[in-house]
Amino acid sequence: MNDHYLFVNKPLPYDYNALEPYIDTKTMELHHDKHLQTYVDNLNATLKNYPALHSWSLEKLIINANRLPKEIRTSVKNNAGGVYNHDFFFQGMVNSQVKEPVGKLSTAIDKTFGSYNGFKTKFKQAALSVFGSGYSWLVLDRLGNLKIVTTANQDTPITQNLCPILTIDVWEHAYYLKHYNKRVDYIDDWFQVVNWEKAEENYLKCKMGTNSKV
Ligand code: MN3
Repeated sequence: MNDHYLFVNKPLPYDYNALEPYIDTKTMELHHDKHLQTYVDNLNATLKNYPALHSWSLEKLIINANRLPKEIRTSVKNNAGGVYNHDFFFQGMVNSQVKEPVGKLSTAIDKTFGSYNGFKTKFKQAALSVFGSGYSWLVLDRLGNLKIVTTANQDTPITQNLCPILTIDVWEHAYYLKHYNKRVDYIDDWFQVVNWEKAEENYLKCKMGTNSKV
């Protein structure tokens, strides 16, 4: 992806059908090619007449949204957030035999939540608690503590100085075709395709404080 305007919708790092039977092909096609594409297009359209912002990274736009010209503030917040969150969500899944946390993140999860199962229970509760549209996240706070947080709509944890490690999109478009209204079944299936290697990579970057590209 360009790290600034013109933003592009980079291809998924796997085939559309790679996450079957847990996340279906049609959902992945629509989610990436239509939903995410719309956020990319709207973000570019919003920034088009603001050349001073064309060198700004996605993270910089999100974190400094309140300093932007008032007339584009909401649009940048929603659409840059939509691009950032979807990219993070898609990168965080994989077709792999690795079904549990690995490395230093695994140790930190055990220490914080008692066990992987303890983490799963809490993360699932959080993902179910999102009213309407949003995301549930595993993040690292400034003090180096793992936390589970939720965000509404296309809000992101990076505006709260939290470093993201893992996320699940719980907007209905993420699961409705296969799981209908049963978000709980979707969350269980999502746990089967979590990219724990990527989560470990994110965790190590967060620990070093180098995850921010601002
Ligand atoms: Mn989505």
